[in-house]
Amino acid sequence: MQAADVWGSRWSSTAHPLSHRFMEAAVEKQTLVVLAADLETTAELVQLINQVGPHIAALKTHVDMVEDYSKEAWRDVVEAAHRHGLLLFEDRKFADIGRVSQTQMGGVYDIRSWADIVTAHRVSGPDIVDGIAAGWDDVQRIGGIFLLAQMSSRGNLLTESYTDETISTGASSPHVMGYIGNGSSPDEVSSLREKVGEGKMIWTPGVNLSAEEGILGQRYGHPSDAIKAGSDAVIVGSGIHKSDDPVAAAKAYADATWSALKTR
Ligand code: S5P
Repeated sequence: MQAADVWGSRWSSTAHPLSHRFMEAAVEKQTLVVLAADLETTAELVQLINQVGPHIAALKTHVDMVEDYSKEAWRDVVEAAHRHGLLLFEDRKFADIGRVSQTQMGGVYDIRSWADIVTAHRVSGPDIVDGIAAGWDDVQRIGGIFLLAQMSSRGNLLTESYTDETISTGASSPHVMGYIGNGSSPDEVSSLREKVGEGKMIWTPGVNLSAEEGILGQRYGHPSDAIKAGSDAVIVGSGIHKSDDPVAAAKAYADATWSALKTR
């Protein structure tokens, strides 16, 4: 199966090379799942990656939630991800001015040296995108940015006009791979897709196969609905890492998203 055939206009309209890498991995493994590996030790992270690696297309981390972080221990996480052909997506949600964001790409965690993708809020202004890109430039690497255009959490302040500004920043930057959308609401996802057009990715958290209310304000929708509404990947955390059988869970999310993509 060729990625270009499966993804159609998304493949042909997308410019960012990492988007193509993602789409290829998704087709190879037949999954549109990005694992939100929200675990607190590097050993647990490595174990989970090795378990579910065959059923996921990228790995999303929160490096600052890891209790035993060290450069050496983190290298094990990165190597495990690479063994499974996963892009490394650090969900840093940068939000400061451009110059500070550039510096924060380095620092203790040195995100610029291992992350292929990061998230950023648009709140401080459009220059955050160039700041982050300059961070990768400092280590002669190229990465991709996802701007938060919507959020899955209840009561968030990302209004319709904020979403529009975010899309217009992303549209004018080659560094922006796409947007985070609200996977708990198919209506919001399809409205976002309409505004974004074909040329950028939309990845959606707020997805769970048992779509009950999450804790602390998280909201959930069904993975197939998010994909059919125009999302290109579902970001799944608890649905996999809190499951009694993470491998079976990852496979179930993979199957749901893959068949939804084929009917889209
Ligand atoms: O609006 C958002 C944006 C993000 S990136 N809502 C989210 O939940 N996320 C992230 O997705 C969040 O940081 C977490 O890592 C993941 C959702 O986890 P789950 O356990 O609720 O599936």
